[in-house]
Amino acid sequence: KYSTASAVEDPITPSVKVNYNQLLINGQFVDSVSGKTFPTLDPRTGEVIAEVAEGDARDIDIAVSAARKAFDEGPWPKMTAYERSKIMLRFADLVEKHAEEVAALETWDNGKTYEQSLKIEIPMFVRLFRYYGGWADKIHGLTVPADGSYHVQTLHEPIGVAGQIIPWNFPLVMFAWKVGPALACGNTIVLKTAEQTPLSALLVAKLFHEAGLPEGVLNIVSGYGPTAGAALASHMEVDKLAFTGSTETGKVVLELASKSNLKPVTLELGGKSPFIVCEDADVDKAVEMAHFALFFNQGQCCCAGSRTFVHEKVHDEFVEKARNRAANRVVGDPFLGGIEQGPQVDAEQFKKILKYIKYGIEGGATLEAGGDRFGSKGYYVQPTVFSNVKDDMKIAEDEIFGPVQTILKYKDIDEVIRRANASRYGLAAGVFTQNINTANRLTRSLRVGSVWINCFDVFDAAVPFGGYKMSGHGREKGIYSLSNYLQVKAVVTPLENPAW
Ligand code: TXE
Repeated sequence: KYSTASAVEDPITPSVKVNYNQLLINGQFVDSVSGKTFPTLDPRTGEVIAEVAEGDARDIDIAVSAARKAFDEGPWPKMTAYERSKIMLRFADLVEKHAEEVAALETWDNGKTYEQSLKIEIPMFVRLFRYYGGWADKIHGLTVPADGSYHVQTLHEPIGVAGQIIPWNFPLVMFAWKVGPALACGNTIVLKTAEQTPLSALLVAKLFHEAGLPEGVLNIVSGYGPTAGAALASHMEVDKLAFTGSTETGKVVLELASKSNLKPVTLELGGKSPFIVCEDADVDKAVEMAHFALFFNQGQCCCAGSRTFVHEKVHDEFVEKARNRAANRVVGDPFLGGIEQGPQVDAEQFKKILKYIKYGIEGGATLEAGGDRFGSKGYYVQPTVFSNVKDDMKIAEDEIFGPVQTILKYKDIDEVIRRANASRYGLAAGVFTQNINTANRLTRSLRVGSVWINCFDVFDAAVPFGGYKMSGHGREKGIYSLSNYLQVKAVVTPLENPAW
């Protein structure tokens, strides 16, 4: 159990160096106007990795002017779509070439395992840019058969300057989901990274310029939410806002956007996704999938399967196996091979998770595994499992965003549909059954943006992702994301000779 505690006490020194810690504006690395910096910390120890330039409203202003100029004067939106596509594909190749460096930086800043950064997230990132690089020269409008003698066409035009605010749980993947479609459509961008994880975006944005991206097209501002983030959301020259983060902050940015210039907003927010294990499920497989659905990425996933509903027939066997699986999860230094779980991203998240574990115990749930910090250094949390969880407990209602599995028992399908839907969130759901009718019934009844049947967290570039209810507005990835970054212009011309 937890056999790698010694590795936590004595962390490995990463081989990578931090080469870029300034803001990237108009193709140049620059200090912030205030000259201020903030520290980004190693979640394994809480020690400073690097000081990073701290952007605020003034830097956002400069970055937006650069993006505006690059949009209004080109060349990006005026370039042939084929040229844009080639730059995006060259960028994907470059990131692949530098995969080890990028992955190490991501792990150092975030705490996710190096294996995950290198083998899951870099390939996902590269695939996203190849997917949207492929779209760039396939975006076009329609000719419309209108009444009367008119020639009617639609032009699909880029929307302009996109403001993008991303979180810390998947710094690279969130970069790709936002930047890929926006650039494919010919927009220019100001992206604000999360203050916990500013490093990998600066490195890949540098590579993007090496791949031929013109200056001003992609500007990266590191900094805090209420200063840099709020300035971006309320900027009058930003034409579109895309945000991923908490539901609370989502409400704030939506208000800032509406009170300024009414820019359209896409939001990808929190979740409390049900993972439903049906009575006919293969229990061993269900335990493993439910474990993955919750514990992947230290439980820091917006779509984490964080309410594990288990049918009463298989419940006791499931609980015993889920407890053993969690107790055997390998926690340790994320740079080591064979590690399943690294530290949480920062002290704030670490404390929040321990607070929720306390709520679980005090609220009367049964603690089956874990329940405390792991080791004495950094932000590691023991893989934790609660059974006997009731719907109205805080641990069943709120997003914990950590390695805490909550198991709830149910009797029949109508009941589980009602309880699964009784949440303010509606991001995703997992369904584990061998019965096609049960799968179909659940799929159509659950008010969520993604349903994974006998699988979980399948994030293909072509498959849309987003939430119902307070999990957000709009969809990212796939063809659906393109419409977030396009304006449709209707052009009507009278026909001289109606017979034509
Ligand atoms: O989120 P915030 P935090 C959830 C998760 C987590 C909780 C808090 O439950 O425990 O949110 O995390 C920027 N104007 N998720 O505090 O504040 C901020 O700088 C403009 C779920 O990190 O939403 C960062 O870049 N921007 C989520 C981004 O918003 C502001 C992923 C996200 O931070 C701002 C992360 C403001 N006033 C957390 N305030 C998911 N959906 O995956 C902050 N920001």
